[in-house]
Amino acid sequence: MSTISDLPAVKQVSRDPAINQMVTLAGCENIPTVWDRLKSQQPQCKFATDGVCCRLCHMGPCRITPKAKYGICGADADTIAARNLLREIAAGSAAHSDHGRGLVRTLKMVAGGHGGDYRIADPRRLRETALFFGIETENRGDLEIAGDLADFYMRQFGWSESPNDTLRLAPEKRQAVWKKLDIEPRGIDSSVVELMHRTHMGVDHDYRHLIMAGLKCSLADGWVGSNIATTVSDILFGTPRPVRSKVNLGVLREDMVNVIVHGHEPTLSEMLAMASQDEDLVEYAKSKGAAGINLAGICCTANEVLMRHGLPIAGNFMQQELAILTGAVEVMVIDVQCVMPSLGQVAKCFHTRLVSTSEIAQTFEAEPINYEVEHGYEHARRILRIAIDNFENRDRGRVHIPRESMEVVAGFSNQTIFHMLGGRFRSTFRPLNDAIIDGRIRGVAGIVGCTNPKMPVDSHHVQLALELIERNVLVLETGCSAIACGKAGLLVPEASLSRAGATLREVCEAVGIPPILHMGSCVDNSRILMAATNVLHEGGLGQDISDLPVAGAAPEWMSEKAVAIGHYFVASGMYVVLGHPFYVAGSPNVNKFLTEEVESLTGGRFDWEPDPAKAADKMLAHIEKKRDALGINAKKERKLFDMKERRGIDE
Ligand code: NFS
Ligand code: SF4
Repeated sequence: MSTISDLPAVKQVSRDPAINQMVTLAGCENIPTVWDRLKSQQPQCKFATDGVCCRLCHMGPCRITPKAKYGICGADADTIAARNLLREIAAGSAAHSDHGRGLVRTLKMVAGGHGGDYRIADPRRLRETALFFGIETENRGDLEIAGDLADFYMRQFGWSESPNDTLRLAPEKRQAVWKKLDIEPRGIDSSVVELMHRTHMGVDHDYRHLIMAGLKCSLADGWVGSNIATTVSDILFGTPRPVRSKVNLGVLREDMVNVIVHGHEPTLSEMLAMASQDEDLVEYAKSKGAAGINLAGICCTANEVLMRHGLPIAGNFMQQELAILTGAVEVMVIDVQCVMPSLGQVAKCFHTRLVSTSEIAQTFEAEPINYEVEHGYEHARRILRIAIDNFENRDRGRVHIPRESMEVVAGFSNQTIFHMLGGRFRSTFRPLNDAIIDGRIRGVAGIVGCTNPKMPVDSHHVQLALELIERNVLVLETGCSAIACGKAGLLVPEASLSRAGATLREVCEAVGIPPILHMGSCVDNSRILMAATNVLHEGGLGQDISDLPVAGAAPEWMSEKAVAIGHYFVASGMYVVLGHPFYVAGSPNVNKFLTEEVESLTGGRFDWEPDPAKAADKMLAHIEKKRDALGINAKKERKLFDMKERRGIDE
């Protein structure tokens, strides 16, 4: 085997040497990757980029030009751009929420005794959640409560006359804003259907009216579908706690059977995690000449199993093809979302077998295993056997595993943050609120979302996070952004604290947290909404999310899910900076509504900023504006010497 680090990295597509080396190798081997296909797609269609092409009916397709200001039906650029945007929100919300529904079905099966090897891993989280939603918990067993909670959650998907029940998780003032604007979603499914209906030819044409409907649907994603996915995952698989692991392609092992889980649903990967420890399977692997079974993740499945089991992460979205290119992957297990259809073509060049496990997702060259909850463990064992049997087919001369692998600490659920901030004796967000009030922490930023071949991969995530912690802003991360920062070494407290501003560092050291907290997968952006809510409940920082000195960013986003996420943050009152705009440039009105006017309605708005340093400036300016409005900047000097206020930190 040659070590990939010995190869020159000719192609520079990322700040990550492991990516550059593997892309160079792909070039030498003539195996096309996402970067080659990006090149072959140039120039990309300007009408689509501007959001002014419409193919919603068969009088069209139509596109808006200086000469043709209207589509055949009379739709203008504003209507067309807004309708296209809404369809993205609908798709993104559907993806997160369908994932949530799958978990609720599993919870229901466990409650009914048909859950195979699945268990209620966190009964406390189950009981707290049930209690919050008015489900009787006293003198009842976990399974009985779980059954009721599953039924309750299932009801949140369909139509109801009243606003969705889970919106009650939000701060009261925020709920009132939604009511006033008439954007309280009903069921998740009905919200998605409503968007599809409104954007059908000849229905809703007023771009403002359309975008408000988009915000409504996005709330059914963030506060409902994604929240359900996160909560049920915690109940079934355990609420994450701080855990150490490693990230980047270097986690793949030359001497072991490598199995990669890629996609989003954590259900099967939980069983794979368990089965990979099975002694008889480990023995079987040894009988084939391997030292054992190495399970690693890509994309959000990776984040799920990292957060709960400390399993290593092989990479983020941009590394899925590159993982196979190492020549060391026996099986890649794929389910839904962010799985490139190209994987089959790359896998064909190696011994790697693709196994698809979702009944709704087929990829070329992938062998389907229709995964059933009841037989989850058996399916997991079967997949691992396929991998072990495939180990001998590995062409050792073509194995190139990059050296890069970095330590990370992940697992910062709200429950963990409560616990760590509160210290040994109580659970509270108080020390965080106090540090924000007295200015040692200026505010909190969420950096989330994908990586994208259109920009230097990972670079903007890393630079933005560094700019913010240097300026004493606490950073919350999820999704591929968290993986990018992990690879850069920013998720180990020892390394990241030395890069943080002095006062942020002081607070983090006192409570024992890094300045960048990995909060999980993309559905776990619901944890960021709940963190904001917890800060408000703690008191002293206003009444509504729009009062808080917080901001969000997705510097390298690419998916429709990211479009939905951006909208639910804005609908929840946050300022959100995206590294590149939605497809709306062809409609100055839609653009203006999203980046300016909407603020007077929801208190949040979008901004587009490709330069991470400038994005940090903008986020900080917003944070300081909110601090001024709260009056906490004026109080800063006094607070610094107020020992009573500081006691929360000193404990
Ligand atoms: Ni999020 Fe997760 Fe990554 Fe983007 Fe895809 S994996 S759900 S969509 S690419 S962050
Ligand atoms: Fe053209 Fe209108 Fe049909 Fe769209 S809906 S394709 S703008 S005629």
